[in-house]
Amino acid sequence: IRTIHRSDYQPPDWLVETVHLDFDLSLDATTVSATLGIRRNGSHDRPLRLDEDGAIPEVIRVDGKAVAYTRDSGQLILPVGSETATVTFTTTIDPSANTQLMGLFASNGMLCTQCEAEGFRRIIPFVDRPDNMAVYTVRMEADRAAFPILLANGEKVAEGDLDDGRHFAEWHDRWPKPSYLFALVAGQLVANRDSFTTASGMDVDLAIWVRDGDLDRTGHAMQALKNSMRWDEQVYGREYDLPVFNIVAVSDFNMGAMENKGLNIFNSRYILADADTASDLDFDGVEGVVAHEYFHNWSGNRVTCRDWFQLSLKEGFTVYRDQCFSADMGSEAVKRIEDVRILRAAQFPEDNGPLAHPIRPDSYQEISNFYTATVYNKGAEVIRMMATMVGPKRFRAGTDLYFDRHDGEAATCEDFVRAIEEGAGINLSQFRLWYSQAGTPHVTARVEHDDASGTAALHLTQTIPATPGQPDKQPMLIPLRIAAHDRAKNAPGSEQLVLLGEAEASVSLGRFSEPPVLSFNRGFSAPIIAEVARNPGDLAWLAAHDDDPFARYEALQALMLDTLVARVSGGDASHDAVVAAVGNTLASWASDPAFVAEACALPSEAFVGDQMLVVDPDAIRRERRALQRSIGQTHEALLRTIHAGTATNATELSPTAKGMRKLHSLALMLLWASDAADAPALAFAQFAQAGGMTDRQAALGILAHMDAPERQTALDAFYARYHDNQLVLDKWFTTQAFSLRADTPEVVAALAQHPDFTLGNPNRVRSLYGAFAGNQASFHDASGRGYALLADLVIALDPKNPQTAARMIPPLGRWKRFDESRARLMREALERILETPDLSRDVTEQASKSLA
Ligand code: BAL
Ligand code: ZN
Repeated sequence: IRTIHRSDYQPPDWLVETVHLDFDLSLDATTVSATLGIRRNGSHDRPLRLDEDGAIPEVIRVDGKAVAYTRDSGQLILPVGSETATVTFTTTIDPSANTQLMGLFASNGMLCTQCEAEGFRRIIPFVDRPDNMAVYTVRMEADRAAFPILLANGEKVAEGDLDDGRHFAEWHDRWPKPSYLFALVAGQLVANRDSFTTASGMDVDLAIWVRDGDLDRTGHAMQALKNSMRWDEQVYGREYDLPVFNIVAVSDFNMGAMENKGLNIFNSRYILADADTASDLDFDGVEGVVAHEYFHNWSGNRVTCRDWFQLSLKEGFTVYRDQCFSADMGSEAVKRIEDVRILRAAQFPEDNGPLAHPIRPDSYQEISNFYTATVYNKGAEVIRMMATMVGPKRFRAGTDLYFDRHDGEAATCEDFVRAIEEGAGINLSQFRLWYSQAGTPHVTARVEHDDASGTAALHLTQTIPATPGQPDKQPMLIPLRIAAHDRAKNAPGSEQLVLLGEAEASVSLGRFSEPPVLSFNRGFSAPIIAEVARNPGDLAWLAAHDDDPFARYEALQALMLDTLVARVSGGDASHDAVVAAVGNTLASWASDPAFVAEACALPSEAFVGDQMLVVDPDAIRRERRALQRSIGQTHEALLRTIHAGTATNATELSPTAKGMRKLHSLALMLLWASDAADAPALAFAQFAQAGGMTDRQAALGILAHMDAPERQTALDAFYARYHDNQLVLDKWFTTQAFSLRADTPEVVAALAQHPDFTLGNPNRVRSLYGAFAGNQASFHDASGRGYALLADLVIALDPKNPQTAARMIPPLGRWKRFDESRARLMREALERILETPDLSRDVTEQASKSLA
């Protein structure tokens, strides 16, 4: 398998500048007639090379004359004598057989495309790389009854009836674009239509296309779209640039969604939402992903990527943009806490394992494997750090320069950094290391107080662990928002931004009568692991008094983590400090329910494991449950008051109402953990009487941990009510895969045989196996059963859908963090995957790197 290196980048020898595609559409035999206007790029005599993946024309003509072509490792090679030429050919493809869901595929009787990163070449041979930008005209012809709606990028320029019940539509996209943004949809669809007027007065027709019956679940997505369009005008000065914007929801989709120019295609889980079927998390997911794809219109489409190594140029920036949007639409503090939780759950383990890579990778075998939490979420943190260092106004000047300078271009991460440097007026020479060095920096912080003079100083060190291919690291530029609080005066200290650029540095904190309490990395200003020596008293004080909400959250989490890690490691650390601090925070439940719910939730089992050299999943589960029990028992009366007092509004989507619901179910969770005799009845009542999916799903999730008979009754009732709704049925699978019960591996194995389980739908695969792999103690069952289940899945799924199969491998790659017996079993699972004949490039790369 070939490894592609960033350093080998060469511009394409030939550019395709215009594309005319004529589709004769059907589910199992679609023909595509292509006319490509090509131009020699530079002065050379090299042939035209077209990337291909299975769609091979019988004849290729250059300026009307059939030419003999050769094939070489995924490319067709054609001699072309002139400077410009017209290349024509026809391919035939079978969308119904396309289980990879890349290129043109069928989903529930409709046809749609996914071309990022390298799917377009499965439709026609092409210069299928993002630095080839072309103007597309697309004509589609199909049976009108089977495919009444025909959509492509840009605007519809012609349509009409044909003989034999057939019809056609022609679309033209005036904006040159790379092939990965090509899209086409054909099917029986209905639209939620709306409109938007841009700041400069252009009317845009908006439509969200779904299957009949799903229409009344598109309102939230439409509102999110309009909010995003306005927000990008107000915050970045970026307007939409076509008179139409279409979104289509499909149920079989590898990704969350895709930002094709003028025709976004979505996994239906990020479009469809109503109170009966979607939880608050789902509603937030819809809002965030609709915004993310919309924002790509500028950060991704108008300015695209030169090559796939630059993926974080569009993804990191766009994630940062959607994070800020969601913060503005809801609660900034809660959004930051959620984003950091995701970063720590998904990215930190990646950065600390065999698949670690910089946000701008240096090499890959299969680019699909690099749509990672590192490229996306750490990429967003890197953008956020730049914004933090220069402030909003200067950051905007930088992004204005970036968009203006590179509009219509395929740019690099370096182009972005240079634009911020010049536009915002900051030197980012050292900061660039965030693009090239993998691994999460560890920063230690120690406060030194001189009793005699009263001066306090902060001593900092940074180290960046070795990662694959990068044994030695240079110190990075790390922006740390800090404050030193005077506990004696009960007063928050003023915040300062420390730019740590050395391996070691000291900062003066000022004068204090006694050692100040350090509030460190406030707002999680840098994506680091902070090692701060603090006593439980200081943490409890910070949890109660810090003026930065993230720091308050972090202090309580740190207190919980310290206690759990000490006990898992065999110590007998008391629960008392945590129990008291949680009680103190719970007391303000009525005034700030959303924050209280975030702060009082215990760190996940996996995050506790991440603090340990060798993860002991069973001890972590035991100790976490024990701490929950202590909290639940001590505060039982208050938790009952909270549970009753938060049952207010089941469906309103304000931050307060969402916070109330989160707290409602947190209280139920802690009451269950307290072993209260009535917990099953309480949970079942919440489940049965729930006015919306948030309360219902959360109650079901808690019931799923129980042995009580209410458990099965609730699971059966949920199935009976929702088995026709695929997105809700996913929750039924996930809930059981997340169960803390000892029999979860057996339950997952049985669910894999359930008639509603299918390898054909990526959401369903993730709902069962993705959830299970995230259930630490169950997946890491000492028997190795969990590892075998995952390996079986990867082996069965790879021939159908290598992209989704490869995404299931990383949990097995964490073997170095587990005891010898588990490590051996995990390696055996990886080896068994690698011994499978005809493995895809996707799975081969992930499994072999995971073993290294
Ligand atoms: N570009 C792939 C899907 C997304 O990140 O929006
Ligand atoms: Zn994206």
